[in-house]
Amino acid sequence: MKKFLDLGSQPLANSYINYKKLKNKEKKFKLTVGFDPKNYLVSILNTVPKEKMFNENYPYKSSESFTMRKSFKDLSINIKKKFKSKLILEIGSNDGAFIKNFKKKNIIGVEPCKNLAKITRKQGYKTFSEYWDLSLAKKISKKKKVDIIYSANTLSHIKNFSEIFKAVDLSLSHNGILILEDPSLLECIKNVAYDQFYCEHIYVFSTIALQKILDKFDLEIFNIENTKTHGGSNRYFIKRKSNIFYKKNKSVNKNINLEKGYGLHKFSTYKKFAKKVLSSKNQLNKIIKKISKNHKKIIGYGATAKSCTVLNYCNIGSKEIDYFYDTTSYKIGKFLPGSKIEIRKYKKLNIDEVDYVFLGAWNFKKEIFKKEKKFIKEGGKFITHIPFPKII
Ligand code: DWN
Repeated sequence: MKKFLDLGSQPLANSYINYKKLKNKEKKFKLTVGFDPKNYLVSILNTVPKEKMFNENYPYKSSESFTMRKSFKDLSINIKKKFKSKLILEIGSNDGAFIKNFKKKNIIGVEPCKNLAKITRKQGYKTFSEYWDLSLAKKISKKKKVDIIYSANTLSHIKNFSEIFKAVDLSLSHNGILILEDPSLLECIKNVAYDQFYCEHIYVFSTIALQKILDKFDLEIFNIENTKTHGGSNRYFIKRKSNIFYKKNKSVNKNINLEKGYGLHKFSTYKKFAKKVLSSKNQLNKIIKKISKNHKKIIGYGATAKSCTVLNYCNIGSKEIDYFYDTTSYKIGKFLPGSKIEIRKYKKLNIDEVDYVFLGAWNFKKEIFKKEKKFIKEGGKFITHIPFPKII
């Protein structure tokens, strides 16, 4: 693994701080990112035990944005149309944004974060509150194999993916398919979205890296959908190599060629990216300094896990950003890790209260701009660092 990026010392991205614990010392870890030239895999170099991140206090809920609810709903319509599946399993079902689009008897959720699993269980969906592994796969598929396994924004969080694919093989029916969806490395590199790297995102996958992993498990990608969610993601449709039911679609080679054309198989591409990241940090600091000098007020919008990387890497704190707005009940009243910026309950942006808004949830820019039309019309400005720091 060759290191190419150093994002400094970082707290756990989703460990929002209670007021009472604000003065306590936070645990930090070194956030560095590397590239393996043999298998093209890009990953963070120091990992944190999963139990420290994914437990009964997990704050993130997929259902919080309209964009994600719609994306899962659209996918569920397509699955019902294209595949005759009797039983679906979702690994990382979070608060049920995907599974709730199916009949309860047709879908099973797997969600190790107990607070989230509780939500879908309460709604009547069968949910296993365990980490996805061989013993769980055995338990689930004892009576009946699964026709579709879906997992969004989860594989990138699991260090030992070898166990994942063995468990998939055990539980998937002969002609069953696996659908994986994660942020695209190509979009991350193109957009200088260095905030896709934090403790939970152990990997940011490219097609060329994922195919190499799948090869070892006799699995292959037969279709790829490029989606706009989370700053540009890839939805991979995967089958057993022995399954001749599905033909390989043109999208697979198209994505591979785009990635190779951009140089995702070369270390030099990542070195260039690292230079752009440093320049992004300098530019963002310049913008914020200039605004602060003019005594204008900046707040943040969307206290994301990604914001943790940006704020801590760029040394931005409560002197620069007054507070963040967020809709997630668990985050409200707490403080962002490291930067210790307060998180307040969202209310519509008002030009009489705020001058500039840092887009923590830049991946929902379209949804947010639609919601804040009035603020924009009245001269309110946003600050984004994607693809390069600027005022909008
Ligand atoms: O992979 C992961 C992704 C899927 O979710 C996890 N490791 C953790 C989490 O990452 P994130 O926090 O960077 O995700 P989001 O989806 O960019 O977070 C959006 C945040 O912004 C949420 O806290 C909700 C909030 N929000 C808001 O307050 N108003 C979002 C929208 C759209 C809004 O209008």
